[in-house]
This record gives sequence, C-alpha cells and structure tokens, in this order.
Amino acid sequence: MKIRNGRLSALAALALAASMALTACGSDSEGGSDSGDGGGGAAAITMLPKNLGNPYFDTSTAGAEKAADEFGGSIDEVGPDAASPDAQVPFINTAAQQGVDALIVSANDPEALCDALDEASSAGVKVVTFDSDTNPECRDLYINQATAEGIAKSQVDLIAEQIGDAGEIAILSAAANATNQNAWIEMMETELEANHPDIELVDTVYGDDDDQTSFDKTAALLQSHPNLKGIISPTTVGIAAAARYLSTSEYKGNVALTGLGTPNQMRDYVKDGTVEAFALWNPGDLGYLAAFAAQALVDGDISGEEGDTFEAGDLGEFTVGADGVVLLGEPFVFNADNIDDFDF
Ligand code: RAM
Repeated sequence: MKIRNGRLSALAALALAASMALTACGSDSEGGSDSGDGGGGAAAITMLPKNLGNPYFDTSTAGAEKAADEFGGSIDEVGPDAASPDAQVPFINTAAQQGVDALIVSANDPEALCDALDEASSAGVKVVTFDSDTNPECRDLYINQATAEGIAKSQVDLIAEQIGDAGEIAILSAAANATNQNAWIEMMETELEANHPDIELVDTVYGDDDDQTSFDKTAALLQSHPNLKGIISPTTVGIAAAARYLSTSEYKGNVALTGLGTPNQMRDYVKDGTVEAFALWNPGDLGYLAAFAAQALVDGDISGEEGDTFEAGDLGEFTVGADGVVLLGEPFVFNADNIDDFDF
C-alpha cells in the first residue's frame, strides 16, 4: 500500500499545524515545576512517564509544563530509569501520600499499576493516563495520541512502500508489556494479514525502551534473519538505536527501517539514507493536552464521562469519547522533505 498524495497533503497541513503548535508550546520546560498546591484551585500534578531519559517524554513533560504555566498549576516529573511497571509503583504511592491533585501516567503495563492507582484515586487523586493506557477502570481519562488503527496502518504502509510490498520483516518493540506498543503490534499484524499477503512478519523482539538493549536486539535480528528486508520499530528509543546500528553496517540501504521516531533523533539517519520515512505525533501537544485534561478533572469541569468537553489552551476544545478516551489527532509521516520543519 502506498501513502497517497491526498493523504500526504492532508498530513502536510497537519505538519504545519503541528509545527505552529510546537512553536506555541516551545521548549519552555521551566517555571511550572515548582511543587506546591498552586492555590486557587490550580492543580498540583505529578507526571510519571514510562521512564526518564527518553527525549520523547522530555518533550511531553515540557508540553505539560507549558500548559501548567498557562493555567497556574504545577508539574512535578518523576519516574524510574528502567521502563518497568514495578518501578513505576512507588512513584504512584508517593504521589498519593503527598496528596497531589492529579497524576498523569504513561503505563508500562495495563494491569500492574492498577492497585496503586486505585489507592491514589481513593485518596482523591485524579488519574489521567497518556501515551500508554492502563485498563480503563484504573484511571479517569486516557489521552491517546492517535487511534491505534491509524498508528498501525501508517507504519505498515511505510514498510510496504519501502520494501516493494514483499519479503520478511521484524518488529523491534519497547517493553514486552507496554499497552500502547502491544495494541499497535496486534493491529499491524491484522493489517499485514488483510492487505499485504507477500510480507511475512518473522520475529518480534523487545528492546525495553533501553538504547543499548534495542541496539543489541537489532544486531541479533539481522544475524538470525539473513533475508530480512525491513524492521518496524514502534518506539522512539528502538528506532533511533536500530538506525544507529544500521547506519554503520553493511545493511544500510539494504534493510529498510521505519516506525515511530522523533525528528531530532532521526534527522541524521534520514539525511544519510539509513531511513526513508517514519511516523509520530507531537509529544509536546500530548503532554499539553494531558495537563489541561487533569486540570479540568481537578476543577470538576468534567468527570471523564463520554461527551464531556473541556478547553485545552492553544489546542482548542476536546470531547471525551467512549471509555474515557480523549484523542489528540492523527500520526504524521516525516521524511527528508519535511524533517527540518520540526524541532523535537
Ligand atoms: C517511546 C515510548 C512511548 C511511545 C513512543 C512512540 O518513546 O515507548 O511510549 O509512545 O516511543
């Protein structure tokens, strides 16, 4: 399947909007991180990404801080070094003990955080997941970056286009239990089966959103599958590590690599021909939207019911959908022609 021109034009318009929103969001990561109750109903929010040290989450936290600056609240980012569910639990417990107003979490597992989140919720903390959800009953809202179908299809379209719609491919994912990657992988498998009979998915491996593990798993994949024509890595950590491996190897230009990446981490690999195109959304906008959603819950403007609406600053009005999901937008495709328009 090709990415059609019409789709590209629509995406180009989205790119412009995204880059304008980015300019508006800027990279202002200061000013909103002081702890405290914020006063006047402004929310004290703890932000818990899958792990620290990932530029994707640095950008989403900067977006949340920008939002908190606008509504007068505060963001305190905490998190483990390794992207594991067990490592996230103590941070949830601490936030509950501190009596913060809201917790914004990207979950390393759909179920493993639920007991801690339930306790936080019982203590009056509003729980918003973003990026990677828990089971719906464990949170008030999930801020979803794009539909799982859209994210899956854009990556399958890209790899199909890059390998002539035939041959062996593999997936290099994040942590094995990550809710978001597992949903996307399931839908990629469905899409491949339905529309790409000549592409064979021969392996799925997990780099745990750790740079070195992802790099090593890439090397191992290429060794075990000598006929591999392409790799999809639906994680910004994985695709950057795989690109780094490919860029200095004999596979550069022969094995295609696509997936989900940040423009700043992928720019060199697009320019040196290791990677043709990949997808993502604006993580800054995702954090910004999650913070406004948390504030709306804390204020009692919304309860997380389907049909609830709230304002999210520069991004405008959003409506809560089924299962307490708020949708940011659609994935966007980056390539050599547009990558310099983005800075995150
Ligand atoms: C990594 C994380 C994150 C995911 C992106 C695409 O940064 O796994 O959860 O949404 O990749």
